Amino acid sequence: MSRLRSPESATALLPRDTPVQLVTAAGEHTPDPAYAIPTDDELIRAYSSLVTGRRINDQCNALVRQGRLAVYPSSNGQEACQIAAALALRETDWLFPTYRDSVAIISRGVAPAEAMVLLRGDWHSGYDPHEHCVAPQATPLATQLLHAVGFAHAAKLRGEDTVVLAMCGDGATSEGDFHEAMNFAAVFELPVVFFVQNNEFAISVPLSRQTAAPSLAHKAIGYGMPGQRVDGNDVAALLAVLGEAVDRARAGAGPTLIEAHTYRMLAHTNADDDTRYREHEAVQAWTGRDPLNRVRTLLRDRGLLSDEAEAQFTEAAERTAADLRATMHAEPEVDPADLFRHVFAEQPAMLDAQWRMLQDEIDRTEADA
Ligand SMILES: Cc1ncc(C[n+]2csc(CCOP(=O)(O)OP(=O)(O)O)c2C)c(N)n1
Ligand SMILES: [Mg+2]
Repeated sequence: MSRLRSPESATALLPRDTPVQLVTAAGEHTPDPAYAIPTDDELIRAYSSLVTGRRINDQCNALVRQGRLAVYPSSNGQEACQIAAALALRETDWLFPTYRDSVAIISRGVAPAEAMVLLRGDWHSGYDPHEHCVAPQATPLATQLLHAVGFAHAAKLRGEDTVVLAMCGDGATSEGDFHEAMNFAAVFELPVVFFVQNNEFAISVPLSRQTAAPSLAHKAIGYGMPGQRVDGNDVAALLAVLGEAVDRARAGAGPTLIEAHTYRMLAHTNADDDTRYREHEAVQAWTGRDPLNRVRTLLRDRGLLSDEAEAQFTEAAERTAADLRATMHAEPEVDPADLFRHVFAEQPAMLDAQWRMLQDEIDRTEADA
């Protein structure tokens, strides 16, 4: 039987010409015939999470400068994507994040200090993936997409009601792994939502050097799955578009590719100097599209956000930041043997020799002290 789609249904897989938006940059609701705006309660919850998310980003950037984090790939400006990814899922669904998705992970319930273990350089993952249904953050680009698809395949074979949301950046869409994951998920109609945060840069490489496609969401049709574009700084639109894709996956209708149009407001990481490849004015232009301001304006105009509620959200965010600071400023108890544990089931001679060398050095340092 041919799986080729008729021209009409093929067209239905194409994304919009312009990203879906429900709240303008000025904070006004712009109704969309296909996507309802989330409820007031959902928007208030999203806003409070955005306030905490921004505070976590700012705190982590400061912790890098204080030498407490080795590196922090910040999601400043991308918080709406982070929060919507976490809120679109049920507790039993799974999130497959990248190095930039710490705020999404924390919004899923992972303790901030546990989320920072990788970026401090202590362990590959500071949290138990099963506790919050969050895979370890992946640094090798797009590898997590294949893990996500394999995970979804297993869940489907077991008859589990699990939706998997797999995150990646615009640059990661050029990886072979992206292609393999998309193709496999579509052919086997897996319950996966591919969520691309297009922040316009892969370190210094701009989107124009990354792809010649009309948009990243247009890639979906080539695999036979629907693609959609959404304003990545509009948490209302993100919740609606991601929510629909999650429902579709849960109903057994297969994967969706969603491209969120957003912007990386800071350098790639603290190890990058973005003034060498982009103009200050281009970055400034995006401050007017800040994801927090627009939902705040909407909620204030609707009389849904009192001064007291705002103060509470700020206070909760400050507590989270203070807890994170306290844990990160405490000197970690480091056991040098951890460097060698869990590397091989049976330690080879080369590592034995390295361990003896290290032990010798520790003994000498302690003797000198
Ligand atoms: C397979 C692989 N190649 C190269 C790198 C180096 N690298 C780390 S981040 C990055 C840019 C990725 O850009 P994008 O996918 O747009 O994500 P963003 O950092 O913008 O969130 C690159 C090339 C890597 N981590 N993995
Ligand atoms: Mg990018």
